[in-house]
Amino acid sequence: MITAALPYANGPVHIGHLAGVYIPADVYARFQRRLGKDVAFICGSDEHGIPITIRAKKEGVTPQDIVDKYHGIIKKSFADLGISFDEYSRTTSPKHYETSQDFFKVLYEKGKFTEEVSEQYFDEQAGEFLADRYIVGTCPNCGNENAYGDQCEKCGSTLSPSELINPKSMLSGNVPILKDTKNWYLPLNEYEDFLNEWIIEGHKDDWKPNVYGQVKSWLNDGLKPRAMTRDLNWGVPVPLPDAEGKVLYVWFDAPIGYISFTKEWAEKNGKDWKDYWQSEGSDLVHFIGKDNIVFHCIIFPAMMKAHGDYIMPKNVPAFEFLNLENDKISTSRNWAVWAHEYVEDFPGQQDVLRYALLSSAPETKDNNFTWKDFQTKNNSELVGIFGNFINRVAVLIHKYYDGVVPQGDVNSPELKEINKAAAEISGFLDNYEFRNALSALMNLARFGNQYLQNEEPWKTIKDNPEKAAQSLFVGAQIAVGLAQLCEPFMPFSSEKLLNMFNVEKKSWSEVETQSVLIETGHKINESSLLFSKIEDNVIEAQVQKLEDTKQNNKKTNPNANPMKEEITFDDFTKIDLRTATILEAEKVEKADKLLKLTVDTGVDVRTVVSGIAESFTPEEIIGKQVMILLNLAPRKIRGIESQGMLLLTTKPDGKLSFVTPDDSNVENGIEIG
Ligand code: B3M
Ligand code: ZN
Repeated sequence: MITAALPYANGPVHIGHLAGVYIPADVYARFQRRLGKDVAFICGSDEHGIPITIRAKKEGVTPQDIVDKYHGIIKKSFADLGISFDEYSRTTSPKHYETSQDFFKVLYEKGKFTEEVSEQYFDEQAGEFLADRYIVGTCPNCGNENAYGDQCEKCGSTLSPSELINPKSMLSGNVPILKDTKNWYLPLNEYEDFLNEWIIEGHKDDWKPNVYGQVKSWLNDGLKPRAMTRDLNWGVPVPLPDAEGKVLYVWFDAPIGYISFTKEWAEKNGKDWKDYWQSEGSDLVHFIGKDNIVFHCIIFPAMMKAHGDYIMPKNVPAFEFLNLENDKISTSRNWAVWAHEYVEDFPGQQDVLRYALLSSAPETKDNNFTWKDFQTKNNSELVGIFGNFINRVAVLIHKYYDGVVPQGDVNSPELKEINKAAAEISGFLDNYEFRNALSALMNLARFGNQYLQNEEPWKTIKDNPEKAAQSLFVGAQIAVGLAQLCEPFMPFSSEKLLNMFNVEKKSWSEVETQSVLIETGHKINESSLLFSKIEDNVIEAQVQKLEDTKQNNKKTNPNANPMKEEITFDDFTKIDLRTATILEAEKVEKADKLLKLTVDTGVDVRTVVSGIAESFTPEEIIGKQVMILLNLAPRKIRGIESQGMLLLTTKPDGKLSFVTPDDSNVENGIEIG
């Protein structure tokens, strides 16, 4: 039972998610399948929680709109990148509502919750309790006036809403009041002994130090009861009669998603979900990012323990974070390489990203992704070593032997290198050491490359054809070994390679023990190019994209266009701007957008044709004082001469609005400047 953290459906996934959770999880799942294990690799979108409602508010749509949009994008990019989930579902599915509500009811009926009444901020106008994120105010630490109730993004301090100076509701802008509310708590403190024994004593040696250390420090600090329900209107409703307007805490419902989605998968595939979640013969492994450790190592296990029927995770390999070009990846700042954009920009090159991200996976400490690095990894390693070796083997076998694997010694010592690589990779993956596993794979390619270089079959073919045959027999074994062993890491290339050598995928143990992976006399197929060089201009375009983002992030309004070319004061004084009043307005026949206006400019009374008919009716603007560009050269519009131009701006809804003096006591014809 392998799970990967459920991505919030409030934005697309980026390389940080991929490197820190999904690609390693996929490698692991693929590897376990090759070991012949019965694998369920389960994930789905996390569609509840505050990040979703915030995003919806920002975009002016409903939370359901948001999750529908991003669930689709996320699901597709995982599929495009070859993440081999057995099920990718979503927490708004009916099965998940049922499963998470049932889980809650079991705990409730067993008396595992405590009921507590607490004071929460409430927006009287909106009639809603406010999540911490929905309260803004002044940070007590740095004075930032836009700090959130849970965090100040300026100084990074963690806050609680009561610490904010001048708290305001983001819903109405009003000052929220404190109001009593009842919620159901899981007394985590009662699980301390169990957690200590299971993790601190039981997994000291096999869990990653970063995970173990975090759990230990939580336990040292002592656990407190934690609310498993919230006063919110987006989420799974609390299945109790007196819980109107309350939903399950998102961190209560989300991990249960793993179970719900396993049920969905099992139903479709004639399996029993309990074999994976409630059987001692099953191993449960959670792949997550480091910010999710407490939820997967403390809260969810406590929930499962309280329930009573579930197995505990065997391991929770959590990854650190990946930075991008030495800066923290951020969805809100758009500082990311987005999975769906990569797939579009680099068609057919999914394995390059998988390879690059795995080789700098943030396993034990934060790591950095740069486009330059990405290019080097492709050009020097994938093209220069891996691809080069395979290509030479395939091309030479076609050239000298008509595509038929030549005669060679099945006891050649070099063949052991393949078995050795298989065993090494296996050992590393058992230990969740993905970078080392990938190095072991590349070392086999390096070995093959070096071997061919030393053997020089393109020379020996002339005076020692037997030796050339032997070299290419061994070369073919190594190439097929690579084809077999690269599958967990680079599944697309593996498939191409297996086709190229016309062989079937073998189990891992076969590759680990058999000396011959492709027989003498075996006919191979046409060779195709595996990897191709990535040119500088392609990399520069990606770097430029990030540069543009940087520029954009400086704007206080992301919609604002960049400044136009600078002008001099003399340029400015050429412009004759005046106050004026609209005397008459009428529609221009057969022109939906145009109004014909008669305007008193103080200097004269003139006609102006203006493209404002979609924003104003003629009646509402008669008598309005406006500003006019007086000395604009006249121009015929629909047969009417327009003499000047009125100053307008655009509102967020797209409607136009007049630029007017902010005082009505201004005469017509007064200069502006
Ligand atoms: N949705 C949080 C995150 O993306 C999250 C994980 C849920 S796993 C059950 O960090
Ligand atoms: Zn602050």
